[in-house]
Amino acid sequence: MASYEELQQGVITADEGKVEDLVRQLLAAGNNPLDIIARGLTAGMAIVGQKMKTGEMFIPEVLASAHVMAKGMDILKPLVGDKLSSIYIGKVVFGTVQGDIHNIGKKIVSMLLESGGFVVIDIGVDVPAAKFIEAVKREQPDILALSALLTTTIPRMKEVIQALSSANLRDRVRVMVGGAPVTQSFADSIGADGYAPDAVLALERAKQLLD
Ligand code: B12
Repeated sequence: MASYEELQQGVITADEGKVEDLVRQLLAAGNNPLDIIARGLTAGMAIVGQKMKTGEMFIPEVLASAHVMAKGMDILKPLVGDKLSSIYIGKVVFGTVQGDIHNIGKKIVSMLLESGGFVVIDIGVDVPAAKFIEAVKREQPDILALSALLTTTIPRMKEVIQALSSANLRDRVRVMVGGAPVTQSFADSIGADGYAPDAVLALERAKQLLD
């Protein structure tokens, strides 16, 4: 019987065939796609992060794990959509801030937002403040979502919020922030409207922001 531990190992060893097989087996055994993401794929990636920190894994291996995780996500994405409502709720412009190229968390949060009824315009990674402003003007979203995974790049979030104020757009959009080093108190300190530690709570928070 396939287990979440095996799936984590598949992510850590970047074994694409094994990960795809295990995801399908876990689904066939009746596991919830969101659990497969959280307890299998994301949990595996968290171990990859620890191994990166201790020098047991290096960037090319981490990238291979990230690629394999994305393959697993591809199988689950359509199923997560089916599980949740698909009524249009609002529009989100989403990007990872300048200097930061981490995009896996952004993709997972986007997926949950989409499955919960949001249209998500993903403007990519390493996005400078000016590009966020252009996108807000062009797309007129309800929510601007910012992701950052590095302690050195979370200050860029404050710059984006300041740039919105300078462009007289701050009261036109709600700003939601997240990423591993982001906390509620950091979000409050930069004047963000919302924060969530994971994708499921991000969807809840996004809905609350539109209430
Ligand atoms: C994969 C990875 C990479 C990949 C990224 C591939 C990709 N396409 O994204 C690569 C190899 C490129 C990489 C590079 C680097 N990385 Co890196 N990376 C990671 C790793 C292992 C996993 C991140 C991840 O994808 N997690 C899985 C996702 C699902 O989780 P998540 O991103 O946290 O997202 C969740 C929540 O945070 C939240 N969320 C995320 N965004 C948002 C946004 C909103 C609005 C909301 C509400 C919620 C939300 O919801 C998500 C889903 O639950 C982490 C370790 C870790 N455990 O975090 C290190 C880590 C983030 N990296 C780190 C470092 C140091 C680097 C490098 C500087 C390494 C180097 N020496 O070159 C470079 C920097 C590159 C750059 N300029 O951005 C450090 C950061 C340390 C720090 N405190 O700043 C970490 C913590 C590793 C470590 N322990 O040292 N990395």
